[in-house]
Amino acid sequence: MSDVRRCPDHGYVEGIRCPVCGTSGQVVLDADRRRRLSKFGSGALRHFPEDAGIELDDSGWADWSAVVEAVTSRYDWAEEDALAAVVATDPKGRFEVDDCRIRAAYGHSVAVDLEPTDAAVPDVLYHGTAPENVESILADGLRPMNRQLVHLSGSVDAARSVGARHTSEPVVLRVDAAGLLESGQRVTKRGVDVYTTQTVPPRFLDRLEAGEQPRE
Ligand code: HQG
Repeated sequence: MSDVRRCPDHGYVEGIRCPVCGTSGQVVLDADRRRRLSKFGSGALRHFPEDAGIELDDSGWADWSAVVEAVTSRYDWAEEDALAAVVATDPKGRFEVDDCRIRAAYGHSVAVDLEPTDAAVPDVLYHGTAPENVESILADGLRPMNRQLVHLSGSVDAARSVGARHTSEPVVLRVDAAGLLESGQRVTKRGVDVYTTQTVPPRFLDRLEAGEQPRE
């Protein structure tokens, strides 16, 4: 994650210059604080709203002002601006903002029910995991484990990065998303490149071998 700056004409931008006009702008948040704020914000909205002093409705929404309060009381260097910068520039679309509300787009362990979106779902999706999980996943299917839903990726590279959070040698599984949908299961796009579903039974899974190119 890089610094976030404010371009006077184009708002919050990542990196050293505005990609639209080239202005260097003013730094709103450095990379380290950005990472910390993002982790705390998504943690609060996904896993520990109560500890953070915020309340989620059934669809996962919290009052923007309550989250600002939670963030600014935790970090004395943070202001509303900093949270807005994190949300506006999140590379994975982790946050959704609507009016005066904010929610996590995916990743919840607390019980929430996000309405489906009509974004298209590719026929093939991917899931990155640690080698030691593969046998059990291929036998029992993908399960949500500590979260409410299973999370899938739109590309092999994205799946590999997800798996790399758990292991240095991630394994990528190919998911027959078309088959999953045909079987009547809901698959929903969330954020930039994440797809959520209840479970993935083994018949819709196979292992992508190292060096194998994904099928079109
Ligand atoms: C594994 C992050 C054994 C599963 C990421 C995974 C993602 C099984 C782990 C999002 C299993 C759960 C979610 C089975 C599933 N037997 N292991 N039957 N079924 N597993 O962290 O998908 O950056 O809860 O393979 O990038 O890794 O935070 O899920 O390894 O998008 O925005 O159980 O969270 O997003 O791990 O990650 P996790 P995940 P952010």
